[in-house]
Amino acid sequence: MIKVHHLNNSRSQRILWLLEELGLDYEIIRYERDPATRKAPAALKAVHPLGKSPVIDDGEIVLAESAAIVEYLLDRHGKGEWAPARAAKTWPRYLYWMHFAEGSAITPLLLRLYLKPVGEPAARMLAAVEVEIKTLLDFVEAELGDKPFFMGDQLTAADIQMSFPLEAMRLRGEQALAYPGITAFLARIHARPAYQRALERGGRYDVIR
Ligand SMILES: N[C@@H](CCC(=O)N[C@@H](CS)C(=O)NCC(=O)O)C(=O)O
Repeated sequence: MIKVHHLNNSRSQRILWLLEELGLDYEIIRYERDPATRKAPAALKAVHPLGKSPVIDDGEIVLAESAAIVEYLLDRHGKGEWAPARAAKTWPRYLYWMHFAEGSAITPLLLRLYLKPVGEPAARMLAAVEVEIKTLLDFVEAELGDKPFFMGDQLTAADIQMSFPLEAMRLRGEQALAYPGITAFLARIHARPAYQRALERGGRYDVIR
């Protein structure tokens, strides 16, 4: 059975969601963040040298990195249903969003996370990061438009990859109103029974509260 090394409040929630959508059996091995530093416990380093989550162990291999895990699981269990065919004209767009999530969307969010506690000395850099985040959100909003999902009517793994950075943006109140496409996308995925089951199994996931 697939084991998921799952850190609370983290990207590995995405993997639980995919496993639920695929209807696979899996076991969760839980790790709790240090409440002060938010870092993963050292025990995760015994699973993978970087000590980050998600990591899966399916008996044959131990694999880290969300997008790699998603692709691996789809290759073995996806039945061709979670991505356009490689020969399809739409495949490059799918590929783009699969990589955009960790390659571009997360970067300014991490910068904000690290710069905020610095306070005044980092104020100018933080302002630049906020501009970057707005540019990114405007772009995603325009790309989503009124489509239900990133690839149109059908949920694909690109939506699963994009869920975490968009959740981590924590759009609330006026900001949520300014991005109706993203807000509706998040509401749509959060309403899915598989997403709900993954939440129940994964435990507390503050980014969507
Ligand atoms: N690009 C990697 C990022 C992995 C990552 O940074 N995971 C975070 C959880 S959201 C983590 O384990 N943080 C704890 C730590 O750095 O100690 C992926 O998508 O899997």
